[in-house]
Amino acid sequence: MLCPHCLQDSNLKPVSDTEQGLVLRCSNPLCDYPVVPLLYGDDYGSHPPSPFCIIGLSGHGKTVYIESLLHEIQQLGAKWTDSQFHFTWLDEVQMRQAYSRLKALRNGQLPKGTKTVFMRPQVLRLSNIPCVGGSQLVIFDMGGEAFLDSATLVEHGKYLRHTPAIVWLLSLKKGDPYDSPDDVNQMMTVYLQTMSRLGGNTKEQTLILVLTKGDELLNRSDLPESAKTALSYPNYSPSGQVWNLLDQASTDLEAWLRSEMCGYHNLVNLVKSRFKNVRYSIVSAQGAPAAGDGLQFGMMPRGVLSPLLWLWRLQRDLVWVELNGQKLLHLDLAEAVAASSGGVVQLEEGTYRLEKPLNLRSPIQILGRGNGKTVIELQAPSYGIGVAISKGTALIKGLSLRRVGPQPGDIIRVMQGNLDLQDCFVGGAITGQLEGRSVQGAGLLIAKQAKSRIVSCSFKGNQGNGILFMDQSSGQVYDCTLEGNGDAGVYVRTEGVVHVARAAARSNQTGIWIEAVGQGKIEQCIAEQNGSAGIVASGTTTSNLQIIGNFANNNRRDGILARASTAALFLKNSCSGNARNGIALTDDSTATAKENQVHRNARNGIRVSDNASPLIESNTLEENTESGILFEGSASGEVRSNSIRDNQGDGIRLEGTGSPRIEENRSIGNGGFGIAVASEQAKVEVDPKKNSADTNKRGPLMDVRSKKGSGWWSRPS
Ligand SMILES: Nc1nc2c(ncn2[C@@H]2O[C@H](COP(=O)(O)OP(=O)(O)OP(=O)(O)O)[C@@H](O)[C@H]2O)c(=O)[nH]1
Ligand SMILES: [Mg+2]
Ligand SMILES: [Zn+2]
Repeated sequence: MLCPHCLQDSNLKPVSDTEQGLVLRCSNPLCDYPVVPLLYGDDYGSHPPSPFCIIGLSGHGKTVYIESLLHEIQQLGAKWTDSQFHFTWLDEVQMRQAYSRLKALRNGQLPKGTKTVFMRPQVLRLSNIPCVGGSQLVIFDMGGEAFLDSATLVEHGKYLRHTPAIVWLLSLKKGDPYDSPDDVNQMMTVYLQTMSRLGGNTKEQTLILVLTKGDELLNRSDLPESAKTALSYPNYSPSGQVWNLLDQASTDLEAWLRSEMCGYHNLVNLVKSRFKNVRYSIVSAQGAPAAGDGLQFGMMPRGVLSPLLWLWRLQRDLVWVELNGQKLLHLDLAEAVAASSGGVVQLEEGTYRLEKPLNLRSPIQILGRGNGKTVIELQAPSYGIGVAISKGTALIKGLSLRRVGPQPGDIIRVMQGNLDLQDCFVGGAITGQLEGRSVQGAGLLIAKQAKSRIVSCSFKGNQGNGILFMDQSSGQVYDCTLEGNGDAGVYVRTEGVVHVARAAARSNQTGIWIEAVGQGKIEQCIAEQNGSAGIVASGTTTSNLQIIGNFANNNRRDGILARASTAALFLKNSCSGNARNGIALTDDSTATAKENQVHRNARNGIRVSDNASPLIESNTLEENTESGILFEGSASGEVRSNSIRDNQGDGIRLEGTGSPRIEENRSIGNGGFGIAVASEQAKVEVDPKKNSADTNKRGPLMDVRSKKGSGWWSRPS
């Protein structure tokens, strides 16, 4: 818990106090008022403290503002009836003092100037604020004189250092003490110096710069229209329409202060560079100028809740929903999404945490401020975000989606409808067992007949696949990065149509794995440094699967692997530096490998094994450590018009029992033979005249069967 008196995270323990009975005691030895009423800890989770210091030059309206705020809060129960708003003082003594001050104020009596001496904060406990819930306001009021020199401020301002928010009240009323931009610049300089002397960091503080005595500013013709509207706006409920106005007024007031007419450009630029965030608002605590020492009509506060609304908005994970041009606020994301089907949910910068899965059941747009800026942390087991839309599309854009906590689960599951995913980070999915069922741990899982279009996203560190297409799902994956996933970067096992272009699949178990697909195209991707193969075509994929123009380099096993009975087409790919073969064609594969560039792999350029029977045509196989093309097992097929050169072993080597057709190849400059039949069981028939095999180190041809006298193989080299 945060001690409301010293603003330190402290373990507030209930103890028995001789005078006050049961209280909470702060464990910080430097705490000035270590005793906190028990009530403070009640429902602490739903009543988080919002500490703020009210600062400002002497006479700028701090004390009157606090009083008017208390006055306003007293009225809220009658205004916010739907939510059943209520409030209480944390401390009885403070309450009595406050009531007597308020009574005086209502009778028109103004408070005296605040002494520089630091006072105990006032803690006000608010419950059932519409959309916001509970909040304990911890309000520090300091005398304005302290802001004139940093020595005084250091003495009293240790609280400044720890406060997450500053509400700076600034009066622009001519004739007030300290009414020039110079005074204000000086004060800010003192504040910044004090903070650095105290070892504080203003970059962690929110600044709400509030123009006071708004009633006096109304007659200035240059005061922005939005500021005037804000002063007369009747409903400051966080569940209402006031937010657009607050935004507008903040922007306009900033511009106004910066204008030549106003002359506060230095202040505006200074605070912008020094604080975490700055917002502007305008208030009138009294509602009208005072007459002499008193108020003619009592208090008529205007806009005094605006600083509080900004505090809540900047300190909480609030969610904005923009629907039909209106901006509405919600306390949590799930509630916002449920309330905004068909609309746009606009998230702020910051981290949102979802304990339950977020289910999208109708078209919606969820927009973050950018990958890395808006983060959603997902905790729910099984899946974090579920999309099942009977008609239409959900768009998720500009977000980081991360799983946190120990529960196994995917990040996103799309079961029905379309998901459009743009500029997102998706990571941290966890593989495991839940109630006897295994959880994939995929970043994005698309199943049944769902569709997904995934553009410029990165899928990193998922324990399962980065992207998984299954059942009859379809989709496009464009310009995505898939990195460090425990299974494949992209795994496809669907009857649908899948197009993957310009993906970079790095350091996954496998780069891209196509187990089944109705129609598939993988093009211009980079698959590198994966733990096993770069790109795999498997299952019963047909020539409807085309793998074109990809780079499969430096993988720990094969660059490209065709397995099971795939008949995929591999065209114009480049495979180099792989720890095994550039291209491996295995099992019963009848794949076609055409016009590929296969260089410097640690084993063979192309290895054909088992029962594979591929077409290998017009490939360039160079400088591989073993053979250019190796046949093993009963593999056969056709090897035509390849350029095979400078491999350390043979150009083409036949070890198995298969009988591939080998025609019109150019096998030159290899370390072994141009063509070598290395197995006595080989049934291969090669007409050497149909290939050229000059300038190989050991000779053009070798046939171990030649001693059995099979004709033209036995020519000397
Ligand atoms: N017209 C107008 N005058 C205001 C308003 N709020 C405060 N004032 C006047 O400003 C003067 C100073 O207000 P205080 O609240 O005592 O100022 P302070 O910032 O607490 O000053 P110190 O305690 O000396 O630091 C009083 O005379 C108020 O009548 C307002 O909303 N409108
Ligand atoms: Mg005061
Ligand atoms: Zn304390």
